[in-house]
Amino acid sequence: MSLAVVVIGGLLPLPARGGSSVPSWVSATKPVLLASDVHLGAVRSGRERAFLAWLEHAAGAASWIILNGDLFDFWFEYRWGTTRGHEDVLDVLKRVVASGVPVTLMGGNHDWWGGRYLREEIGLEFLQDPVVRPIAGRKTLLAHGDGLGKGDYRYLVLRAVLRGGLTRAAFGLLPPALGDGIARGVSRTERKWDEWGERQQARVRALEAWATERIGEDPELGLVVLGHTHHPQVTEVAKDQWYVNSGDWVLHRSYVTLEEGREPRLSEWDGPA
Ligand SMILES: [Mn+2]
Repeated sequence: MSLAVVVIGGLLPLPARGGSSVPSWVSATKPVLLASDVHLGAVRSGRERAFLAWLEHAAGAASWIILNGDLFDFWFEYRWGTTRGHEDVLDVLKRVVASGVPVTLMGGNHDWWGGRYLREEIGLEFLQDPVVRPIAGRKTLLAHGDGLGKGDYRYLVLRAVLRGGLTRAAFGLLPPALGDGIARGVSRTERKWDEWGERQQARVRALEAWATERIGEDPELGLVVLGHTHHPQVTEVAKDQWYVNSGDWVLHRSYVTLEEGREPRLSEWDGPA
């Protein structure tokens, strides 16, 4: 590499490679907006429209949009195609990315099986594991939340099977309509979510305890962001060290605003649907 390239590479923002990773020049002037657990495909069309309206809003207001898992009630990339439907949201996401606002999608327990299509066709940064990153000036631990914290042991076994290469390859050979149908039978999101149910409350407590532990071990960690509980929450665990849960779009329309030098904020989308 010539000296000129090294110098320029060090001084100038380099474009993202492959159109899917978050560029290094993400603007610090606009906030980062974050939402999770939209469960598209399992919620009524009014909720879906509200979320799309929020996405359009976010595209204008944010420097970076993070969708922290379970955007889709089910997403799989089969050998012969992807999960069917979702054209509207995929169109909007593709347009948002093309307009220069990076979008990161963390795979949740419902949509962990994304891959080439989401990355290359839509242009998302698609993550499948928790990450530690600077977000809006804070060292941040970002994870969907499934499998974290105490008490989910049965799920951990199931998850290992569902995420195993063999299971994934076998499922991937199904015709998309059949695979989607099987997954829909297993998911049952709308019937399942009762914010004040016993299991739900246990999950809220387990993830808060997990986030509190992470913050306890690392004084530099300014923020732990999770989803999965469907319970919106902002807790200052220690001085300027925050646990934030973005809630959901099944029971709420909640999202998080992260801005340099300011406290993380939770809001409820009340814009057009
Ligand atoms: Mn989840």
